[in-house]
Amino acid sequence: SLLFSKRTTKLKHLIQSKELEFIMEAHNGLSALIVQEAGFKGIWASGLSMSAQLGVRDCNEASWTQLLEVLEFMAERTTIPILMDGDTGFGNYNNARRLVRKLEERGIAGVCFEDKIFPKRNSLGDGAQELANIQEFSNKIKACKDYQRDKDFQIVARCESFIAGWGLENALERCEAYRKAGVDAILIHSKKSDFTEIEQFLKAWNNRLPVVIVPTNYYKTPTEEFRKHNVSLAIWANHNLRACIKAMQDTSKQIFERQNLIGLDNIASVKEVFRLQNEQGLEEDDKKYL
Ligand code: SPV
Ligand code: MG
Repeated sequence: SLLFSKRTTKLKHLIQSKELEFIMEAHNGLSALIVQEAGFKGIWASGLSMSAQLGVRDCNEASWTQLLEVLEFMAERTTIPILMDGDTGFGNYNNARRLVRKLEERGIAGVCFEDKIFPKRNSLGDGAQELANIQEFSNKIKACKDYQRDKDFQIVARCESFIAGWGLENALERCEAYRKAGVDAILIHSKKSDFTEIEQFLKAWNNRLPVVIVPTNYYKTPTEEFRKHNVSLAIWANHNLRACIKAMQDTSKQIFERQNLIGLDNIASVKEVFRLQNEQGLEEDDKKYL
């Protein structure tokens, strides 16, 4: 059964299932485990969140090998599939396919590449966005699909036409080219606060391949709308990062101001920290091996 399948196969089923599925952002081993314990069937290794937790910008300031180390911890503490935000692939087709190989070696189930220029910029910012050449990006996808060893490893092509201000026709032309290049799914992104762009795309796209969305800015759209328009996978892309930023700011401020720890109630117990680290597992092994 699917319960015992490889993570790549699990991610493939999430993407291909007729149901609307959800994956949740994580950015290190701890948050990945928390996402799994909450009941999610998959994890979004967000580029924004992984870079932010390192304290750097989301424009490829963290190298791809530094991100691999983060991903390795995330994979170690979980059994559900992880979809890595692979940005533009950190170079040309050859850099992108080497990343695919290293992700496969570390148990990551898939990667999403976006059709922009290295170094990329976060899609929700105000700056201008430059798109990759369609042919070049399609060939990058094809090279990665040709290179992967596990046939179920998932490659998602992320189209940034709306983000860059190019509109529906450009989005459709690009996604059709990526489909022909052999990609497993399309991620169509929008930074509008309503669902209109995505809805137009979904109607015109007409289920040619599964579609992934990231409803960060249009979060007010009822989830039922996503279902109605046959969205395959919705990504809650950065909400654990934002939750812990707020919690850490409040906690640091309170302790700084009060110079004591009294009345601090919005924090986990040390016992809970130990549980998440699986201290008990080591204690049991100590009895066996020490
Ligand atoms: C991310 O989570 O890093 C994403 C989604 O790529 S967005 O921040 O909307 O670009
Ligand atoms: Mg990103």
